[in-house]
Amino acid sequence: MKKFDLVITKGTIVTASDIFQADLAIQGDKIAAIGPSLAPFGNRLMDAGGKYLFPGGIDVHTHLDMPSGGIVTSDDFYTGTVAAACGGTTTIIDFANQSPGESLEETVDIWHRKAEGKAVIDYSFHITVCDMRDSVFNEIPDMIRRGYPSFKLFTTYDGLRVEDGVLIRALKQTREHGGIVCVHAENHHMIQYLVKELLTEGKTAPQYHALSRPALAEQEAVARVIRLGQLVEAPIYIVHLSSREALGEISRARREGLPVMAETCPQYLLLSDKYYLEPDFQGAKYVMSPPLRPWESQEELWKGIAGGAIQVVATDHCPYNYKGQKDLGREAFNRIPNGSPGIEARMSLIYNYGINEQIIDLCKYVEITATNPAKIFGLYPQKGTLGVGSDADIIIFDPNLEKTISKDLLHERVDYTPYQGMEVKGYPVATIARGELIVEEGRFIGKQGRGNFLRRSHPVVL
Ligand code: DUC
Ligand code: ZN
Ligand code: ZN
Repeated sequence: MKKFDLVITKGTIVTASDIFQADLAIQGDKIAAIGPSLAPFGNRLMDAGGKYLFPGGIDVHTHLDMPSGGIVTSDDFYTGTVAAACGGTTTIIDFANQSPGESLEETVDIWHRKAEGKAVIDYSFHITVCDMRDSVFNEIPDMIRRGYPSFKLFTTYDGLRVEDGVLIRALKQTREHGGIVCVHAENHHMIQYLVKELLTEGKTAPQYHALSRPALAEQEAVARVIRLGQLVEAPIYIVHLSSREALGEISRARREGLPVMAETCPQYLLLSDKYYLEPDFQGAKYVMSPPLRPWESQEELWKGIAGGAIQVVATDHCPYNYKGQKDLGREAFNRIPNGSPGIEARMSLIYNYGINEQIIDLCKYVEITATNPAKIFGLYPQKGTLGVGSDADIIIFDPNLEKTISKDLLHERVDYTPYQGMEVKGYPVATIARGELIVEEGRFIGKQGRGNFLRRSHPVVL
């Protein structure tokens, strides 16, 4: 009998539905067998020593090599995916952002050129649409067929936002062709009004960023977008949900049976708006949109995850250096580039604060970090689970390994981490991507450019 390329022995296998002790065999880039006593059938053996085997993390919200307002996010597809891999993530979906005047075809071509030859893990693209002229609208069916079934639309930001009428048409067009619309939902006019008021009063420091984008603005836009979706019976995926107020709208819609899903991020689960008060303009490190919220929201978001109203924890990794980039907003909070890094620490942070704090169980952990992202965005069961025939994307995770998160620990190419000093228990010790060991003991040992583009199929509503 032909032997398996690699057998991982003595692991505790965790999927979204099961936890059991077994060996796991890999042939080529796929999982070939899972069962007891597979060691005699392996060409190579790797002893997991009782540690967990989780499906590789899937981060469906990243911004690598993204130009915006004259600057570019500091991680490219090499440095960003190395960091992801070191943190236990084996697949990302990045946002390919349309520039005005571009066709969607041109947009994805640009993003393919950024990723090809650089990405070290598998990747795919959502398409952010800001210019929905008729020819672009008519491209949507073809883009869905070609493996880009998800589109992001903004309700805020001059130059990016679309009107409700555009949203309605896009929701209908996307639904009819088996795709999904992801929405950045904040009320533009509330924000515009508040920014003007605050700046007029001379309130320019980072803390006013949070006041300029209150939870009310998120709640209103989330509620409105849900109802626009209801009108045309389209599914909705709300990105980076930050507040308990907006979560209330998601929960209500789901109780009504509407196909509404939501993603939150570690920053909204672990950090509060108090961080904006750090002295010497350090608060700029946390300037992101939506902003960090008071502690009560964190508690509610965790409950939303545990109860199923929130299906995904992604990162919105949008790294800008403090020096030279965040700096640009010293004179006014609305000029601070919006975004924070987080691609590397997600798997450990969510384990530590979710599992160790006993808010969620192991199956839920796998569900929100890998299985649900794969299902919602058309990658399941190739990705997002440990099953025979799935890609061998696996992390060996030591639940007892203690680390202190710091800029020096992480591989992200950015001069700070918002999680500096946080102590975690539970960290990946090996990352296997399509059957290849690419991270060992925190060291990336894979090859630049080994990541493949993933054509995705139709999204599933959870
Ligand atoms: N939205 C994102 O999804 N990322 C960065 C900034 C923003 O507004
Ligand atoms: Zn956004
Ligand atoms: Zn984002």
